[in-house]
Amino acid sequence: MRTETTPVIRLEDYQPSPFVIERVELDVRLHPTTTRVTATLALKPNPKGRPDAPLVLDGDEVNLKGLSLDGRAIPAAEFEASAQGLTIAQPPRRPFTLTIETEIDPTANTQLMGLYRSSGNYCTQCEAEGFRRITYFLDRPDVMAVYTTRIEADRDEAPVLLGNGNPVEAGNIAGTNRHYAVWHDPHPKPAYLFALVGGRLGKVGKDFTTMSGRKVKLAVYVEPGKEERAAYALDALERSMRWDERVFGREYDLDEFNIVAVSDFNMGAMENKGLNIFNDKYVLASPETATDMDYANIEAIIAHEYFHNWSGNRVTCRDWFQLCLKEGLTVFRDQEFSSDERSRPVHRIAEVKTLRARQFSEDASPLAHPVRPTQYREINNFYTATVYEKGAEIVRMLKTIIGEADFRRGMDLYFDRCDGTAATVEDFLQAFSEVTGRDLSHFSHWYAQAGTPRVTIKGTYDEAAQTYRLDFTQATPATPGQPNKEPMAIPVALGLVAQDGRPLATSSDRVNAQGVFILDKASDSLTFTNVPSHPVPSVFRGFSAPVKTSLDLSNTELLVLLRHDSDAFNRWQAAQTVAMRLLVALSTGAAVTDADITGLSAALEMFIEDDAMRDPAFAALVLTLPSEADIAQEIAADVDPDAIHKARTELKRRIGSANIGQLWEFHQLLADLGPYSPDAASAGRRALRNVALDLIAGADKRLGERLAREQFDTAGNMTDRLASLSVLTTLPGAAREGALTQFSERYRDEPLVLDKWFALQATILEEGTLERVKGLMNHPAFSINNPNRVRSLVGSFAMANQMQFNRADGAGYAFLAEIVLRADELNPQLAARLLTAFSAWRMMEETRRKHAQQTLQAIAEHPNLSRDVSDIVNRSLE
Ligand code: 0A1
Ligand code: ZN
Repeated sequence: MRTETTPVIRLEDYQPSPFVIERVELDVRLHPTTTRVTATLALKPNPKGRPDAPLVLDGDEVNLKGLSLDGRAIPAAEFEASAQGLTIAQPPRRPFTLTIETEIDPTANTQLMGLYRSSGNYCTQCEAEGFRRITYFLDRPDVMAVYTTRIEADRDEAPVLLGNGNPVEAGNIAGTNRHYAVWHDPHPKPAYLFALVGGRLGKVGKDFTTMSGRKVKLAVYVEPGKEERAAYALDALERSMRWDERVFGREYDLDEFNIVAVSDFNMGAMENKGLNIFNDKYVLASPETATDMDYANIEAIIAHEYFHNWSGNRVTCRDWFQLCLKEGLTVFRDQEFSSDERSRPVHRIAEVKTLRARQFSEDASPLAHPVRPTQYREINNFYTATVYEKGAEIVRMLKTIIGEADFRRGMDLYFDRCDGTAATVEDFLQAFSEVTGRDLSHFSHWYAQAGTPRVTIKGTYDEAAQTYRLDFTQATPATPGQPNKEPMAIPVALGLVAQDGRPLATSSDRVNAQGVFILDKASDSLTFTNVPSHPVPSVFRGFSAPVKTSLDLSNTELLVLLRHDSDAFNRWQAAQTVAMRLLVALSTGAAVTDADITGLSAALEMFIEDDAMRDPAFAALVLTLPSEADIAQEIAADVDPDAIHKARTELKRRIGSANIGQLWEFHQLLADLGPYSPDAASAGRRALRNVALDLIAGADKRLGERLAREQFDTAGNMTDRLASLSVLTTLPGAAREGALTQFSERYRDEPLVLDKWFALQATILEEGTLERVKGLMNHPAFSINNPNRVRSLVGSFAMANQMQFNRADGAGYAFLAEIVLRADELNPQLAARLLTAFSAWRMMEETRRKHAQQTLQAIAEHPNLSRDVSDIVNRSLE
């Protein structure tokens, strides 16, 4: 819908629906351009709703073809229908049946919301408000109904017909080339969890027996011929189901669980009841086409969508303000799963890197909002890192504060009590309050207050008294609509390490048995007793809270932590902090001595010699410098991306040169010998090997190019091939261009692999990249209609190439604006997401800032913006 002023929806205005829908019968006759939908709705007044209210059904671009009440056509004077809604002013105040016939055009649906076509197949996407694009409905998550769906289609066009729930019946329609299938889902659900699929699809499947002995058929459907590439997803599904039984006691509840991969999808995947629909990027994997990172993402997203079956589907959200109730909790659950399946500390570091890159930056931008927002204009714009990732951190903090056993008891109570209902954040916290007897009202500020708190810590050692005192203060910056903040309840996991590296067995009555101190005032302090020598504090172990920290430790002290801390996260963090200090100083022209740099590179040298091979995945993370965007975020004002790029290149060169012999040895030693396996240990070895290659190339271009070219030619898997190509892209010249061409020829029929090729080129840190990206928009494999292609090429340029997107001449901004406006005509969600690349504009130096502001203003003034884009552009300018 495109309107000048879209209304603001507010949490405080929530009202129960005046009507409920108990049962839905859908008859969908699939046709490429004129699909007919007959919806039979069993409605009744809601005792909790307004008794005299009209019946207002939501609609979006649907064509009404028939309307009857209890079997009788409703006279035209008694209802009002438009493409946006259907109102019956005087509906019966008793149970009644409404039959609605609509016609829709799935081929014309480029928004990819509602019923649409992808590679000729029919599929649906109904979250958040897509069901209203199929039929008129009470399209809100607190209206939960039992659905029966009959799907009819051409046998040739759509031999496979899938719906929610269990299959009931299927057959041919005599005398025609059409067939049908009927699905029944016994679990009441909101419309956003509805799905159907019709198409030509191949499948892999297996049987699963649940913990109580129920048999379930699992299947993953993909483009015919790609079945082998679905094996890993199917395996991840089985492991997820087992894990949820073991760790959360949650069992699956239907006879079938189906996953369908489609190549046109706005997000990662969707948890429709019993019928998850996936972006094929998160299903398809083979050693030749997918990287270690792809395998890890597939595992995580398969798990995420499966876990929604309880956290989201069995217990759903009362309204869209409660989105974090399902998303934050489900991200927490998938992160725990990945940590159990892989390496917990390595996974934790990866989570925090993403959180800082995506959520901290959002929280510091004009788009900052609370984990539970209190208002929105377009809900699609709130599927954010804040709702998802910070939402998961809140659940994790809750677990840290109340402990593992009470956390599980609280989760059990929440699931059992709220099963079959549409719940709120209050219902969630109530379960934990009850099992612990704790008042969690202060803790709940985490849901309401936007912005990343900053915790400042000062340590004081008293040798005579053998005590060590830590003084804490906390402050949360102002964010849109929230000028003043209350102190938060922040769990600080901490310990002390002696300067020579020994852990100190210390005590403080403010620290609990798990080593956690709760900072819940603006300032507080705690004192450790029996501290024999001046210690180094290790705070926020495991990143126990999503905060920024200022700590008065010297580089030398931090490097003690890198070497000796028992907490792996803080070992990594210590090296990052030291590197960040140097990078900020180098970027801003502050004094950096040679000794400062050799201090870090010597510590890394020691780390490489003593530790790196013990845990290669961890070592790869320690040896990776903060990204250019991380550095910008740390500087936070008057940012000069060119200076940052120069600084990072220089520090990388210094670290590489100082360790080149050892890095070269890693590169040789860690070469894959046996067949490819995506397991975490093998992936870790490849990661270290490829980080080594990158550092070598940063220090010695000729050696780097030679090794990268060799690796490119001999690689036995996509991880190594892509990593070597990525290194080659940092080295301008014929070798790079030759390798890029070879790569695109080799994978000419593999769109998902070409996405990697688009992304690599879009992130080249050179002047010519914008022209290159513009040229690639005309590549035959590129299409502005396909979200994966657009995100790989344009999204990577805007979001992962800070230096070239933020060109001083504003050409990067102008390019993005042009694409956003083009995409907005087709797919507003995609356009709005691209536009969020501007969110850091205010922290740029003046020339860039002015260009960005002018570009945003021009977008804002453009006629006919979608609600999605107008919401983002207006908030960005506020
Ligand atoms: N609930 C899904 C995310 C999702 C949201 C909106 C969509 O519409 C295009 C699609 C998917 C999840 O958390 O995985
Ligand atoms: Zn989700």
